[in-house]
Amino acid sequence: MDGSNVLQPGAARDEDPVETGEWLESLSSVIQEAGPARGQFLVQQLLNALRQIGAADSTQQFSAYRNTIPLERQGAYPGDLAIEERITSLLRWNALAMVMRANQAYGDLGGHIASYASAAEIFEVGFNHFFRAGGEGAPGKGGAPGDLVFYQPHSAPGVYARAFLEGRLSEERLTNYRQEVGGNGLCSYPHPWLMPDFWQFPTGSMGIGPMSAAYQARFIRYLDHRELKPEGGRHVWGVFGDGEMDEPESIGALTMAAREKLDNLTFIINCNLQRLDGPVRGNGQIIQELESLFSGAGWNVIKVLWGSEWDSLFSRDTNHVLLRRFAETVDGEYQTLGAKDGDYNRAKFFDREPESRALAQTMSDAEINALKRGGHDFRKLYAAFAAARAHKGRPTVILAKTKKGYGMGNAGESRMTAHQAKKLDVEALIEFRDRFKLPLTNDEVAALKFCKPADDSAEIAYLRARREALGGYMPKRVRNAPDTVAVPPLESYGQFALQAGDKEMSTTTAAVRMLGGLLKDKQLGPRIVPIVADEARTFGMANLFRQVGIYSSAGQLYEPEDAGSMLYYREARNGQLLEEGITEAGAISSWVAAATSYSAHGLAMLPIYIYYSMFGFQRVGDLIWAAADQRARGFLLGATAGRTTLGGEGLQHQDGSSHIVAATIPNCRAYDPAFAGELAVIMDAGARRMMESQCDEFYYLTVMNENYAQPSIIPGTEADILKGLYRFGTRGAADATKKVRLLGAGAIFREVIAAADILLETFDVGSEIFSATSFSELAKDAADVERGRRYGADPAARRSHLETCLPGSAPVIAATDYVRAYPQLIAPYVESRFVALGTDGFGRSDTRAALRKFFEVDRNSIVLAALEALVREGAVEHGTLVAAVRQFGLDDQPAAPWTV
Ligand SMILES: Cc1ncc(C[n+]2csc(CCOP(=O)(O)OP(=O)(O)O)c2C)c(N)n1
Repeated sequence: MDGSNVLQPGAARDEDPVETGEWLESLSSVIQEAGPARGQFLVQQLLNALRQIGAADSTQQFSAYRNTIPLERQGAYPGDLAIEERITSLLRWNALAMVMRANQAYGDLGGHIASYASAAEIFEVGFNHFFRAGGEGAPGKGGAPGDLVFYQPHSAPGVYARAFLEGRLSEERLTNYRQEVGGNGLCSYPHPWLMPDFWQFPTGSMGIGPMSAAYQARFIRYLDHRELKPEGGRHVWGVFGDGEMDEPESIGALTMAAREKLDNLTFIINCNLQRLDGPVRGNGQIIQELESLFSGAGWNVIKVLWGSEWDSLFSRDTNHVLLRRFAETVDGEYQTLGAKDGDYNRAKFFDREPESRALAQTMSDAEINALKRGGHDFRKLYAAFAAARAHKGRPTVILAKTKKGYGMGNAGESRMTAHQAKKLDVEALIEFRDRFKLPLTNDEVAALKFCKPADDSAEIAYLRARREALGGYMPKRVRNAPDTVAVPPLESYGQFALQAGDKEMSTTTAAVRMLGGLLKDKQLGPRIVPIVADEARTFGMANLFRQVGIYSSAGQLYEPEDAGSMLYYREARNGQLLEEGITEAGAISSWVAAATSYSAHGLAMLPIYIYYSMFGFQRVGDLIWAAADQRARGFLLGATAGRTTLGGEGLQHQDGSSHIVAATIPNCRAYDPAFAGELAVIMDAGARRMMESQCDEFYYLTVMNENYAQPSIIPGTEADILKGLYRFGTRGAADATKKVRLLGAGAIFREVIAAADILLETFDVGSEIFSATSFSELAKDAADVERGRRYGADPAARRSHLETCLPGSAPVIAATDYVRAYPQLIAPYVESRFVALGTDGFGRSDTRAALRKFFEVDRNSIVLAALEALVREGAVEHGTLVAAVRQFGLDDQPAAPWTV
């Protein structure tokens, strides 16, 4: 060893190389005699001593720019290298041909070549040696548990290419890459919704994969610790991009994974040093940055930087000149070196220093050109994967240095534009063919012929045998859990809500009480996963701490401060409640893991995540979109919902839009119930559809913290509650000449009822009052009916629920605690004049009454809206409206809330 600093340029110079040499020599001999662990121990002691005297420098959290696993510890390669290389070449070609053919034929379908080209060896080491599939049948039904693999999304063409060789995808489907409309196509990225038997995890939105993978690994532990499903050695592998690691979600769960000691989790980061536009860290070194990030978070880090061709160079480099040169080279330069040939690399890399020049002197330019990066070397990768799987007590990240567009030659290899490259000219294709020794004629190359060896060829036999040894083909998704779970009768846990008899409570309290009841059910209870992000006390759930315990893999290592109280903070290894701390992204990722457990683990679970509604669709909307793609089943409870019920919390807490976003998600059923009884009916039906009928849908229910009298459910309204609208009552005579229909939802429904009373008593206007539990469900149904008629259906054959409830010309006034766009979802389907009142604008703190007046969703505003609609009809004098404005003291009306 030598004392020169090999880590970073500009580091302190060695003032006493002789002394340094002595220290390093001692370390070397200790390692030789007592092994690396003893060496690490001694260095750790020295570091501790430095820290104790306050002289430690904590800035350098990375090691030299070389492979973490030295050649001596690499071990033998268990596979047939030659055949694996041939298979990889075929995969590279077919992936490339698939993207090019789609673009040649259809012009603008997109697709990526360069990312898979850089990741092919990583995937192949995984597929041939590590990724274990679930056994025959669904997991849980005799089938052995399988590993979970998250694939870098734009490497999908390579995964399809493999499934083609395996005989799982036909040539026709490859030809239909990215043409999914009409069926039989292949989707751009992993989408369980669109390829439900193939892809398990949607990763197309960068950052979601890494975070989901970490929470999946934790959920495997949770199931194991709760004795619901043994971990069984299953592993979570995630292949991600180095650019992708810039996403906050990518790194958002790193400390959780380390804290939870998730040694069942491995990230493989494909460090091709590039993202879409250019280098990830042109002026720095992304690999070193990631090493310090991951090791700082507590991960085991394995760097795979240099291929076997470098081994002899390193053995001759006794003074570590190469490490110094590596440290001095920034990623922008590595990219240029990667794009150029051996001649250039000699001049710009080796010849920079006499010592490195001497090292490369005996090598030809071709040999320099053939020096590979570690991420393209099966042997180096295998050693890293094996070490990752064997590592205990911490998750592992493998930082694999690769070249973007590997093999694409001048058309793409390490080129700035590689990511967007969708085609190669014939000359480049022929070069590609020659480089990878593909059995194709020039004409076949030009025609982009897919290349598949015969079924009895050595390649196909090898590939099949490897997958057989690992339990079967992957990726593979299971559609349903083998067993359904019975939901107890609603009366057994929701009677208090159905027959509330005007008892005062909030809908949040009702939801939590029903949850408590469900948890006691012998069948469904254990399958429920209550989830909070540090708001259990806010929602009155502290009783669950005691009832089911808070999940903690470590149990409880301390006596809680409140140990003597009834509701003490009880953490337990078999605890059921997931208390995620202040991470809505983490909590929703846990929810997704539980909500898709029916497929990933063959065990249907029912997660119920309750949170501040404002920090749901708005804050983690993309994760919810991915959950929808992943066919999640579960409840999301948006609590403290609406813009005016949260009173004093103000602008950033008050949600007026979540129902709009929820309405855009096809398999999300969203409700804004006003009363506990309505909520009970919806929860019961939802639980049955998800757990008993295994429908791939999830429920978003908004619940409020406002206490008010809860009426008993009106018999016979259950079906209409689920459809989104039911008649709650009437005011005045049925044949009144002045008549309106008043619709209200959630927190504002009581204002609607009060408005109906004022209208009758003061203005002699009759009304029908409807509770609108879901404008989005109503709109979906009405749109469907309208579409049917557009295709010629008989209008008498099927009426929408809206047509049934709201026939004729009486004006409809709808008011909610959400922006007007929410009730307006139904406007096109209502025959009569439709007026929407809502809470557009910024929330603010004040009393509920003041806020409702401010946003013009209070009873008086509803009355004015009804009168104005009747003035238009000619049923009410304009003077009556003006008088009402004066009577309510609203004649000096300030600017509309949405304009300020
Ligand atoms: C949230 C999100 N933002 C942007 C994109 C578009 N996008 C797709 S791939 C890509 C570059 C990925 O770079 P990297 O992670 O380094 O992977 P590489 O392709 O280089 O292997 C981008 C920006 C996306 N898919 N998701």
